Amino acid sequence: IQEPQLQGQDTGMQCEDDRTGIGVETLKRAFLDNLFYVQGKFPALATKHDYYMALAYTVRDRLLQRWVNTAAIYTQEGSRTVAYLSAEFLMGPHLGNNLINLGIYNQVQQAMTELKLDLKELLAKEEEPGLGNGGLGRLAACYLDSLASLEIPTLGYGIRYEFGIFDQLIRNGWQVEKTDKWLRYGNPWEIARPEWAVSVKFGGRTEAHKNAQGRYRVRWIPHKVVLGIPYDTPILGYKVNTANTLRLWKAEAPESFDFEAFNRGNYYGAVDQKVTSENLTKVLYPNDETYEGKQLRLEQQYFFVSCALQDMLRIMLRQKLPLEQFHEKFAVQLNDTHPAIAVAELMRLLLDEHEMDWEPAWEITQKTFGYTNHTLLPEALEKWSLKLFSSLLPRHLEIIYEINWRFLEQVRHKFGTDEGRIGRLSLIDENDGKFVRMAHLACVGSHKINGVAALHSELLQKTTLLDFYEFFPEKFTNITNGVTPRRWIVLSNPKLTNLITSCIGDNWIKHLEDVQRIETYAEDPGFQQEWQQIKRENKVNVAEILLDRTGVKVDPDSLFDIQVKRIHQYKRQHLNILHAITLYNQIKQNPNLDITPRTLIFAGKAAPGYYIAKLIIKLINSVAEVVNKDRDIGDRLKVVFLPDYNVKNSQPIYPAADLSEQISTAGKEASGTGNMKFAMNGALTIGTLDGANIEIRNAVGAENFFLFGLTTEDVGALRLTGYRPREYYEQNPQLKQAIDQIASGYFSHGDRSLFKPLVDLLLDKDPFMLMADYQPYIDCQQQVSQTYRDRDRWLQMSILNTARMGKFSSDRAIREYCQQIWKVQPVPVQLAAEKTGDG
Ligand code: GLG
Repeated sequence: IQEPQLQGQDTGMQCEDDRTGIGVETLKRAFLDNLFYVQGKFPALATKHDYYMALAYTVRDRLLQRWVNTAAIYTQEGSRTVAYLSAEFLMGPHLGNNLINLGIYNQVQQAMTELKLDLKELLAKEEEPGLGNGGLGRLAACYLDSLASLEIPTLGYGIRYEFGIFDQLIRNGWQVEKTDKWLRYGNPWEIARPEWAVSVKFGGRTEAHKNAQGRYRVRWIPHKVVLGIPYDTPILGYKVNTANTLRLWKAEAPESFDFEAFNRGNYYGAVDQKVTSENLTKVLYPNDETYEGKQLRLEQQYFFVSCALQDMLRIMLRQKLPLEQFHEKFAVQLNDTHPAIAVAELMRLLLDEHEMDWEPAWEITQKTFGYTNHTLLPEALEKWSLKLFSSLLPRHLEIIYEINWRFLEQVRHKFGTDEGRIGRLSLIDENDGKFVRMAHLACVGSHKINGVAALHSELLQKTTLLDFYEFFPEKFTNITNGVTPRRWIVLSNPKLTNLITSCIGDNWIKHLEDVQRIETYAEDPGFQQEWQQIKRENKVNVAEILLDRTGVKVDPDSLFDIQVKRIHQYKRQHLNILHAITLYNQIKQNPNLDITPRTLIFAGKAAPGYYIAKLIIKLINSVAEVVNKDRDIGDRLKVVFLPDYNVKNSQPIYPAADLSEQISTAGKEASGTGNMKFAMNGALTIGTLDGANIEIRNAVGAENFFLFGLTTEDVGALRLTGYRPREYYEQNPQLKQAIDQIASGYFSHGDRSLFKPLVDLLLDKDPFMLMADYQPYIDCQQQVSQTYRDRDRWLQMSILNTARMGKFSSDRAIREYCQQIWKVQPVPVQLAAEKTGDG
């Protein structure tokens, strides 16, 4: 088999097909052709965006060849397929990633240069599909990359939000949200498939009826019907021919039937109904890890899940597979509880629409689903009021009652009548009003339940899902998260990629464990020198971005200390800012202080309704304003908040970090994935024993990790004995000074009321224990500063971090899902040309 990618050389302009060829001349010709025939422009009139589109179509043509072949092989072989159900896919820009995975980055760069265009500028033109909030959505995107790279047949199913996560502006230090009109200029990466549209029902009532065999079945008479239209995006693996599909659903009003009947003569009414239907997939809910009991959100969840399951049934019918084999054809993963209604929906489809009996339907359902839990935070646990649920999904509620009744019978059988336990396990929460507990539905309806890091899985079994663990321990497992080295090293950090590859070859890109081989260079002065040089160039790049976007000038030789992630109290950006204030005060008290110069960089969005998180952004910007303009401080300390953190903006950040801030209260961050992206790019971590930090520290070595703070056990014990945050404040003059400054208006032009809610929260309740962790954090940061002064030691630590991060590739995580949960094998794809051997 010929390698599908040819590195750098031209394969001859005569014999190459304009739609598939990858020689520089062919690429140039295809690009100009697309500019003319797709964008309808000649070069003199073309905008940068036209050029971006022409290039995107040129790349898409090369994907299509692989995509169509992949679909043909999967159909022909009836391959077992992973269906990854997720309300969020935070894909990031496609163009750069596709160039890497096709192996044509260099050729395309050369082709653009020869056409007097700058590939970097064209890449910057892509509007990223921000169809997710944070870690959970980005994880889904990394997993799709790994699934394709490992040649696993996969369908990603989700929602085609017309507006993704809002764009963040900073005005006067506050976050302002702007709608994300990502589809405004068209999306060259998707193909609509209206021929595979499905109908989704909502509301109404159910009734019994007799079927042809004279047996009673249930029929659902809905109040409204919405059409789901699939939009497909190819997901190409790295240097393989596999191109899987991300299938996102858009809601539309059905053209015919009840619509016309009910609205004849009422044109406006009819259009109104169209508008209501299309509202369904209009906008992504911008909450990360907080559940909001909104009807539209439940409608979104049910809509995409029903579309996905109906689509899978259609595929089975087309491949002439009996529905009894559903669980053999598909392994369906629930990315958190957002798609958990799938358990009841598959039951409904099998029972009501395909007239299966309960027992076989239930067996198939349980064998089909796996459930990944992503958080222990109680405010994130989804529960829907019975009132809302029954008005929207009356049939599903009946099915859930039946599942619950049968399940609780089994519980009684195993544990006897322990009403406390039964109440805790029930799918219905009756403590304070009545609710359907979606995590319980997901647990009962799945054959495997996993957490996303070792500590998180352990805590799930010991706390949140303890009763379920006691009932079916064999269902529980852990799969620690991972991230794709293609986007997060190769695309984001090309210089580091070249250095590593020049030493050990490029096998590490597919097998990240191999990067270990650079360990032998960790103390090599020449290698260290190059390592440092690359880090510096990456920092200069970020310094330019910061100057451009914020007007703040930073010193690339200072220690880049970075915290980028959603703004959340448990992630403790405000602990980081207390350190900034402490450093500021130390310099002010001793203007000649010889401290290690630092640049503190923050970025991240706050949920629009999360008041304290927004106040934390305002605090960061307020401290930045005072620190950055203070002449006594000079270049020794800078604080910058980079607006509009998203995948695109994050890519230059990880390669430029010296220090990665992973400082959540122990037990709160399920895994974290930014922690992995930083360490892979040679940043050292300052962190707590939380989430995947623990495993990262074990991998890189305790001596190469800056650990501080309370453990999960400490947090629990302290809470039990009565936590009094104010005592830490009163007994620690540095801490007291910092808090008093915030309270006194030192950072807010004398306004004492502005940060009062935050100060009161910290002194009275401090739910995330910043006060207890403050001094250990400051001491640890002092160690960081000391170590940074020992250049050779720091470089060695940095190299060892990258070298030992192999485990945190999403390829490893996906292999574990395939073996432990999905039981699915690779299906390699050959291009037709390769099979016949004729070119
Ligand atoms: C969650 C968790 C993160 C986790 C991510 C992916 O809070 O710790 O890394 O899922 O599993 N909502 C999230 O980002």
